Amino acid sequence: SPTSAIPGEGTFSLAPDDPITTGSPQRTAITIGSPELTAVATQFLGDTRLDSPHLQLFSAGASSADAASAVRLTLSSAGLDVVPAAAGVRADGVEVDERYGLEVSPEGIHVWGATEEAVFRGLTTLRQLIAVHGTDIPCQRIIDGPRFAWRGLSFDVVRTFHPPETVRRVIDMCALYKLNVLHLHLTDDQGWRFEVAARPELIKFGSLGAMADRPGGYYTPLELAELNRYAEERFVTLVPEIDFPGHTGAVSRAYPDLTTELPGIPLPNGGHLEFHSLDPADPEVWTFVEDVVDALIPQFPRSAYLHIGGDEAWGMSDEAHAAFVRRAADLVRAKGKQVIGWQETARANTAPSDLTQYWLDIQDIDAISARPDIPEFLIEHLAKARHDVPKALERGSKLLVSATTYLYFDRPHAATSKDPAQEETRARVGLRAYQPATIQDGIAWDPVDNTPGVTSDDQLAGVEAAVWCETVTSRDDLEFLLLPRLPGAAEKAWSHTTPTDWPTYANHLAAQSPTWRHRGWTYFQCSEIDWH
Ligand code: TNX
Repeated sequence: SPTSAIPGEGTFSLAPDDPITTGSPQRTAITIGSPELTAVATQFLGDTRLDSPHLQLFSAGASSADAASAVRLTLSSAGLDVVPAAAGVRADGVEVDERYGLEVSPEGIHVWGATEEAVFRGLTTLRQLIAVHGTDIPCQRIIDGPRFAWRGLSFDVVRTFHPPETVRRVIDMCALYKLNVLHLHLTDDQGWRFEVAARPELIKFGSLGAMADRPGGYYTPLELAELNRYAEERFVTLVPEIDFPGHTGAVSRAYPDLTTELPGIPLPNGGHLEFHSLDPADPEVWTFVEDVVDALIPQFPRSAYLHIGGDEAWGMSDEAHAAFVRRAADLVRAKGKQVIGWQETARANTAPSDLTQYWLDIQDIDAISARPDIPEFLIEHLAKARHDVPKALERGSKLLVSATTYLYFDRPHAATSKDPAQEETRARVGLRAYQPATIQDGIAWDPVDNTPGVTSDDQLAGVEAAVWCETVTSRDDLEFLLLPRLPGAAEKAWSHTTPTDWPTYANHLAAQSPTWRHRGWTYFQCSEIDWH
């Protein structure tokens, strides 16, 4: 939902032969008010062609007798300050105004904003209007801007390795719903996914596997450079995560002497939980951490943040965990990057400017702790987790909200589908540790009201969904978890309109499916929504 949309009279029709040339005496598809807007205009034309059959219409070189311009883009902030400035922080560390205006009148369409990015967001709304209405766009005036500056998705590329092509598809999904961060979880027990020239064994051994018998893989520096550029063109920042001191099984396969290994425990599902950690008292560990951080930073040039993980350091003493996190955070800050860590890092009492990613919400802590099959160490971990958010807030650290109840997309789908093949996928994909949830559950909450101890938007860095891939065996499985949930998370991160009205939201969501089909994106066709 935009911040405000005032309906007008009539429609404006995009013509099949609107050319994309500028400055011609004929009617043109797009007029660009400033040369800086050329890139976003071109991006828009490419995207609309991929989104829907309607905009095969904008073919270069065609001509029209009309002298007007279909879409006009200008750099201007006129009338936009009625939208409050976004709360939170931006992952690229730059202050960018994303507020935009979009006016559809019988004479044409005008999109404006103070920055290139703002105009891009406005054009994204136009993409959605075209996807829903085709070429006849109802006249209206939209004034809009985001509630939070950090609107993200955390993506586990370890448990299942997703090739660059899949990452690009996920970036496209993020961009279509105005998410501006894709956080890549690059290291874990099952694999290591980026190159560290000084530590070749990380690729030679660490990158090989994934969860179960799935193939491993990693991103070369060139692939990461291309992914960063692809994301940047769509105003998405890639934020890298190295997960330590726990979740370091891949490090132990590459450099067995570096990690401390505990016996771990068998899991009820036949698997085995590994306990590896990096000991902060070992000087070799710090040479390693520095090598890894030095290699990673230049591979993610647009991110002002480096995520240091810090979650579930099972088998480690609280003191050792805190000592590790403090020193790793100091090291990352000394290298010129800001720090973000999972909520457990709040126990290390690091700097107030470090962000705390809140994931274990009370509802899930209670639900998981009450299960009969939960091992003692996990119950203890969950009990400690109750205090993380108050600690972070007390210190003045902003929270990035990723509450498992609302934002973990690896939660099984609770709604059903009429398609037996989708029902088969639904039975298999999603972690059984979580109570299944419907699409409606995913939007029936508020980032401030549902975060204990938080009373204002300013205490949050933003909102980030997460997709973990333990149960994901293919790109289809991944997309089955992302769609249709992703737009709901985006709605919570962007929209000032809260609470979300379910019937209105469900209608808007239903209208997205033709675009998904046209794009070739798999989605869960739940009966909860009356899909178009
Ligand atoms: C907990 S979220 C983890 C991940 C799992 C996820 C499954 C977090 C910081 N750690 O290692 O994949 O649960 O939902």
